Amino acid sequence: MIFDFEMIDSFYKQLDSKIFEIRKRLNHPLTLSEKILFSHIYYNNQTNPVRRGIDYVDFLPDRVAMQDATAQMAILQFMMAGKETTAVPTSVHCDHLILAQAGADDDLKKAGITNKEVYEFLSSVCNKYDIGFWKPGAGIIHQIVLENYAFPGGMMIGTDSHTPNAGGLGMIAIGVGGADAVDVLAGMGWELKLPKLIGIKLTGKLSGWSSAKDIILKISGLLTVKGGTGYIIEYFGEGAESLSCTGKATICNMGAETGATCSIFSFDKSMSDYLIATGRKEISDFASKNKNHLSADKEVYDDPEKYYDQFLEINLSGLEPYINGPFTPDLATPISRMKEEAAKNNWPTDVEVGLIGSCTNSSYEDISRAASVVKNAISKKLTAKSEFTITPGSEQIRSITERDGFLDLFRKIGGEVFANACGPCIGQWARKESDNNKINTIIHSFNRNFAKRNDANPNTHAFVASPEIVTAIALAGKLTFNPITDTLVNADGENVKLAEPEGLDLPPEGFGDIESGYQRPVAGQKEEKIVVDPSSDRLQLLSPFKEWDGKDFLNLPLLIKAKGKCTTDHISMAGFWLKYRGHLENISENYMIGAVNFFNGQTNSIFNQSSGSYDTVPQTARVYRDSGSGSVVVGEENFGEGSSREHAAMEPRFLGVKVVLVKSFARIHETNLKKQGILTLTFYNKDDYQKIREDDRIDITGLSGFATGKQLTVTLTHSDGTKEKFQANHSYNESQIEWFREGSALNIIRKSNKKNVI
Ligand code: MIC
Ligand code: SF4
Repeated sequence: MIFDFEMIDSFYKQLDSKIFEIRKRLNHPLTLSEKILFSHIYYNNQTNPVRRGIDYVDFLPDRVAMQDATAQMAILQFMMAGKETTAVPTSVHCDHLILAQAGADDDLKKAGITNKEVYEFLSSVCNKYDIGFWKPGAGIIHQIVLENYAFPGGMMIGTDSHTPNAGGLGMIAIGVGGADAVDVLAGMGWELKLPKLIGIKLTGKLSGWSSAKDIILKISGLLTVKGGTGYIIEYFGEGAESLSCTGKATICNMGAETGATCSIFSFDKSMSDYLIATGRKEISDFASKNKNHLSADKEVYDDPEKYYDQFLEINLSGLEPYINGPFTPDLATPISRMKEEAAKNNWPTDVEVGLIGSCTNSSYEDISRAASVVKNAISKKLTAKSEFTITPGSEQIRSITERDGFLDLFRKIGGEVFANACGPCIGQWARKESDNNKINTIIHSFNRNFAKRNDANPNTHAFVASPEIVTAIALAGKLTFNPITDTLVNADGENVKLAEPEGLDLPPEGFGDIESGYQRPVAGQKEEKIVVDPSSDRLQLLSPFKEWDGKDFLNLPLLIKAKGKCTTDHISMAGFWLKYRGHLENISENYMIGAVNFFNGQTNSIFNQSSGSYDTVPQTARVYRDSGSGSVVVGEENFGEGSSREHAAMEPRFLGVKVVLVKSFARIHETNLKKQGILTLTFYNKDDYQKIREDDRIDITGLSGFATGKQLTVTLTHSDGTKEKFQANHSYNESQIEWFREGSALNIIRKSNKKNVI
């Protein structure tokens, strides 16, 4: 069956006339992103013309997807909005809360028990609000979306930063926080600063050990973790057409690691083949009929520098496999240079575990290529030197890779198959290693590798590579092994070389039962009252945040001045803490516990101005909140990089943080903070970061005249009585200033509905 067929049918029926209007309006050759964005614009309040990178625009996405770790908070907020049903087709996916420990069957059973309350809550709200529910074990959100929901030319948002995965099927798919999702679920326009565009032309063709993953690993190195911020990356060229649909999805998925709003490919044969293989021939036919609307205009491709804000060209024919890391996904090393780089940086080169799969790289193509490496290794009497794990992206993929014998091949080298879930990618991994400080190396085919992410050990050096390279390195047990040039010694003591991987884009025997694990919303549940046990430690109903009192912020103590990289994993850790994602009070106990205090280089140890001693971040924040003052958080570049989790914004709000002042923000995190009513400021002069002292009191003035484009003033009062004053920028538009004034964006929706259902 095709989900939401009527919506998709009507979308394609209107596309021609919409594109006609857009041409009239913009009056220049169109990029693919412009065609899709402008065909989803919420015209009611749009001024003409709109400028990329400057104007905020309201959009009407076609659908919303949420995963269980973010859906809880999103739905708890939606319940406060007073709506009876969701305005667009929506799905919820149970993928983040399953601990990888003893293999798929046992782990799933255990998850069903430990997360029972949360799963039951999500399942019943899904019935009440007419939302499709994907049960635990069905698969990871992005893989399920690609297999079932994505369609070329569509637009969706998802409460997960890797939502752009659906760009592999030609969709503008953007990761957002839960409060943004609530806007769309409530039928309001969803606001985004009109992204700028990076055009990337792919020429040539991949061969040998190189794969789609290596394209995005290289691009992450070129753009860095902030280079894509505020941009959509649009791929084209004969190299793009030569990639499989799932390979394209890998590239779009990991575009999130450059900070990009999303990434996209134009509709081509690979997408059509994938749609047909996954039972969606009608959609392939609709898209084929609209093919010219599902790519950029010829003029754009002929003169890309004129139409894209930035332009890059990459030749796939000469592309080497890459290994990125440790600790950041943009530290890109071509495999031929790894020996040198590892020695230079003192990276531990014995690899303890190789992990393949995840939402990024568990397509049939990925698994079949990795399996071909194993098959070849077995035939050459090689065994794996590292532990090896496989996390399939969906039950669909698991069942066909089992059927076609690939999982058995992995088992022959000691591979362990985990549940179809996020597992080790998000710290849901009971690693068989007791020393949680041991300096060690792992390599995986996931997308991010921030410190402590996979196993909570700050000394785990996690590297990212393609599944086939991860497999080769797990066989060798050495990070410095290069299968293109190096040999391995087999059981007979001979030197043998691994053959190049081989695989298939699509399963020759076809996909299986496409809907396994899906729960269709049960009709007639609208009246059902959702009950949350007040004594639960997993779920807690929300109370609205207070509106701004109209006064400047005066005499606020500094809570923490974070040093260096401060991702959402540092702000609100995952792993163990995922279990509190539906309970704001409990999860707030992890606020900033991973961030490094500038003044003592330690984590979760900050100066408490009230007691004069060092304390934890959540405890100190609570003291400042309860004393009525609130506090200020200071940070450096790309603050809040990584996840879409709005807990990283709700926790500080709950703990009384009033201002977050940084050198620069990551897009999703900045919006999340604004939506929860926290004042987000950036240093006008980045060197002013140095002026902030541990025991400072901070004033933010000018708030009564808070207006778009107008700076606010920061005054520091140091403990020696001296003062320093400087200007701070903000990126609020008029409607966002209302979110601040009202205490949160949700308060505005609540008021407009004039009723509160909980
Ligand atoms: C991630 O990859 O970091 C996550 C876990 O999927 C997050 C979502 C979350 O924190 O729940 C993301 O990417 O948005
Ligand atoms: Fe899950 Fe990891 Fe993908 Fe995030 S990146 S959705 S944690 S598999």
